[in-house]
Amino acid sequence: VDNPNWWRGGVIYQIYPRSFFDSNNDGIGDLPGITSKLDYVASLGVDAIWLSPFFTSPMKDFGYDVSDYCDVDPIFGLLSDFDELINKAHSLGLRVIIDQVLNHTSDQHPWFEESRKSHDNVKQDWYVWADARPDGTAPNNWMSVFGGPAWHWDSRRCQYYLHNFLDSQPDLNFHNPAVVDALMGVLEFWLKRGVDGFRLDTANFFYHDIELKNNPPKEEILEGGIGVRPDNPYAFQLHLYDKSQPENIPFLQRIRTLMNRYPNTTTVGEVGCDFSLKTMAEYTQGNDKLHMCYSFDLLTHDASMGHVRNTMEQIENALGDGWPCWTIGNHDVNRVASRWSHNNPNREQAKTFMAMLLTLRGSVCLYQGEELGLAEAELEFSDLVDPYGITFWPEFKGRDGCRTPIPWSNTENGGFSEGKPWLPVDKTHLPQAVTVQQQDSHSVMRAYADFLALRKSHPEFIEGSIRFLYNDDQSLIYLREFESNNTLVAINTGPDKKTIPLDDYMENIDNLEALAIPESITSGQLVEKQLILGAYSIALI
Ligand code: TEU
Ligand code: CA
Repeated sequence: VDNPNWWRGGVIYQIYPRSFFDSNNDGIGDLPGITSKLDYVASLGVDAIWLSPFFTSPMKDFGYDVSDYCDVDPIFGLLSDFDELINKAHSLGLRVIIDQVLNHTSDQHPWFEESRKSHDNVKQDWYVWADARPDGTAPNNWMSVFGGPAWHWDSRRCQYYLHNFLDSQPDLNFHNPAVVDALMGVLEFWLKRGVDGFRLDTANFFYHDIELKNNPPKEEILEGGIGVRPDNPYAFQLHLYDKSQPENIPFLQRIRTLMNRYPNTTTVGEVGCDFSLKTMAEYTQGNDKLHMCYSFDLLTHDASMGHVRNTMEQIENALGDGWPCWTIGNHDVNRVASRWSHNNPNREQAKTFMAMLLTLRGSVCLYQGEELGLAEAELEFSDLVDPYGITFWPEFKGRDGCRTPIPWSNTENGGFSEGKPWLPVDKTHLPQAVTVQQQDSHSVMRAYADFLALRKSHPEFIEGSIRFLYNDDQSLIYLREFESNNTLVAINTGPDKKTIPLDDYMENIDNLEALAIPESITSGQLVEKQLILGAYSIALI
């Protein structure tokens, strides 16, 4: 459908292909599996799907290590399966956004295999190569997100190469125009195949400082508050050299110019590990770079409504005409039902997180299984496959617990596969299977679908401004205002009943009336001028 602005306020459902549905019973989810379940996704009422990588890959980082950008990994199917997936999605009114991992390739990508051969091959400068310091140590103090130095010694070239993630994910050298041209060609390949947009992995990592200057000492970075606090002037005096470089801006502009040639397409950049709110604003302002970005600010363990309010007020201050996207769960962090409940998940609470997410200002990414209220899967060390988790166990258990297969039915392997799933299906997820929740008018899934429908009929949730009136640790009240459509949103994410005298926070409350809340969600009440929010309830007024 022709609507160039569909992404503004759009809701994107993230699919992690390995764990969605396995069509050929090899234990790994695949593209035909996804296609066969798109009716379900469409029934939720989302606008688009985002597919995590399905490209040819040695799977060291489960697809975020690409060895051929323009083909489908045989585990997931064929290019023709992708074409079928797009057709089916479009016929259901779902747009298709695909992940593009441009910052780095797999070390088994032919570009890297060529590059590491010698100092004078045609691709010698396609990656970030640097000599050791005189004492043999790495060129500078940059650190990998996955632990340890960001440099790996290559015994063939007798040089170090840069990897911001695994050492099997060498960073491409964006300072080389041939690299950038090649990547633009990749984007165009998929645009021509009919995709509606890209989720750009690690969008702030593309460029590094060409002189390889050291980052400020770690203590200073931590004190500056990476990822938060655009109001902290100290943070903004700090300059990082391994990411978020000024050269990134013209590259993002070039991407936008390409996207503009393909009507109704969009981009959502992932911005992490820096002062992300500032970067989000920078990358989306002016209508000439990315359409939207999401940060990790709501992917932290801080579930306090003060944190949510701070984050929103800071981005509103910084954003200008930019556009944010919010997410409370993805394939990199503990599932929100566990993360924000101190590991004590509860379905009524999960609904309140959802209601908040869907009424904040911005677009939204939902993560598969979030709509089922799934908890983080409890895994044994021997179950782990994520190298990030294997490295840091037991302090950090890695990302496998949020990547276990979707329970479709309350049967063996949750009906995900007849083979042995690549990660075990969590037994505690089975009673929350899709078919179970479809029968239950109070399920988390019903609440998601009901609320998504409600969001659609309220333009203020999409176009409106946002103004915060009240918060304590577990509850939050804000106004969304658009022309004559004004709605006050009150959310209690905690177990304690709250009675809030609305007239302390608002004028002209005499004629207020509460809107009906879908039956699947506990409703608060407006009694005289008091807002009464029982445990895990919401009110729209
Ligand atoms: O994530 C980038 C990123 O910043 C994450 O590494 C994040 O900090 C970490 O996972 C927190 O748990 C993207 C992808 O989402 C991730 O799956 C990839 O592993 C990574 O890029 C490398 O491509
Ligand atoms: Ca399969």
